[in-house]
Amino acid sequence: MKEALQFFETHKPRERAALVAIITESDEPSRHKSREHLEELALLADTAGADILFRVTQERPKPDGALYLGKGKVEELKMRVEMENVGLVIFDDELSPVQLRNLETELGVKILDRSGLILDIFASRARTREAKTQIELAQLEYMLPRLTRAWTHLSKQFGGIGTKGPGETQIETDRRMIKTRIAHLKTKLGDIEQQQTTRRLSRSNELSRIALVGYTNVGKSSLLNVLAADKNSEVFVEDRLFATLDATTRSMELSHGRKTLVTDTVGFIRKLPAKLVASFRTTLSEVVEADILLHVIDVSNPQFEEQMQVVDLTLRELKANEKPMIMVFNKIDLISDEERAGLKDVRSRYPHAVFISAGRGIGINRLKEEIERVITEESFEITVEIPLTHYEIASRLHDLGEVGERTFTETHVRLTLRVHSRNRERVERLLATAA
Ligand SMILES: Nc1nc2c(ncn2[C@@H]2O[C@H](COP(=O)(O)OP(=O)(O)OP(=O)(O)O)[C@@H](O)[C@H]2O)c(=O)[nH]1
Ligand SMILES: [Mg+2]
Repeated sequence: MKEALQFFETHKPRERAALVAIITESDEPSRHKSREHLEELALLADTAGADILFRVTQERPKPDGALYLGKGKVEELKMRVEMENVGLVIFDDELSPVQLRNLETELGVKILDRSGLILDIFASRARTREAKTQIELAQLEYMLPRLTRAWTHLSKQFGGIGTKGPGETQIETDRRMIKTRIAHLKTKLGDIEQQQTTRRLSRSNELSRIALVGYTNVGKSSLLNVLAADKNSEVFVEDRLFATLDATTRSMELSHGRKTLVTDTVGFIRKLPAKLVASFRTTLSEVVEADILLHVIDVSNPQFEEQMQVVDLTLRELKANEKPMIMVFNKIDLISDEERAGLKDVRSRYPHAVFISAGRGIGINRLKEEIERVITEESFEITVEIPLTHYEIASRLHDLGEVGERTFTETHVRLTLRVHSRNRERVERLLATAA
């Protein structure tokens, strides 16, 4: 088990690698799509520290249960692996434990599937205690079934009938260890989550909390840097996948001295391992608890429509798909006039969409206006009169919304208050105590 973990943890001189994918449909659009998916896998592999020497694809309706590819194709792959001295083969799908073991035996080199590769990248990029805990949990849960079957296989070979082979004893020890560790990590994450909930509660008077969501590398962090500029600490921006793994929250100024909180967080990708989404719940809770989502899209990417669908799907998994959402089409500086004209369709589907360039600072004011419009929709303004004998209510209202004007009479204080809809009931209950 140590060895397996080490592959994830240590980074390592660049690895000589090959990519493998199957193409399920033979028409040209599907083939084109497959090529672009493979391009993305190459980008992921590059981020993880691998040099791609060649790519292998095979057309077949579905993966082979035992070897993922057909027998002949695996032999061809083996030859090229030896010829080009490749030490790692990466598959564009999640391999079953059986496929993984068989391929390892057949090819005699390290095998990584798409999930393993993404986990590997996350592991090497995690910096905070929270991110490290989450990724370790995802890795162990991913490894557990794979470890079991591989070892069971060994124990069948080496263990006598009715007795436990050395392999089986080993696997039981390892499994117990992993399970204990998983339980420990879950408790630790529970504690971290608790602390965060407390922190969030203490700022419930915020008018609206906004979260940036989107596919990886679309410019979410760049947008946070322009929306909530802070000269002392720029958020990390890089032309690589998964530059951001932690949630960063900043205060953003709107008009009339109003403020709101904006959170930047981890990006999504197609076929994101389910275990990873589940264990990143703490980081992604910023998305789940936000009042408004800014869905950032990279219009310069030919795959942007598919990426939008992936984001929608992931949001649905997180049960955050019903929130008010502003569509933000980024990187418009990179597209030609002709391509821009082609966006008509998108404009008619999303009439409130905003087109920007976070990199060049284009369209930012327009975006801020749209944010204010949605915030206003999500909140309401009331004027209340509170007897001075109940003045403590006035100070508690400060915790639930934004107090504007305040005038005193001899017996009363009159307040105008803007409250987010989520706090409506609490305000009503509080006011009832003064009636
Ligand atoms: N040309 C251009 N490049 C941009 C724009 N916005 C961001 N970029 C570039 O796109 C790359 C990714 O930007 P990030 O802000 O790191 O993207 P992200 O969505 O936070 O990415 P992850 O955190 O990796 O998911 C960087 O190289 C940015 O400089 C833009 O409006 N125009
Ligand atoms: Mg980022």
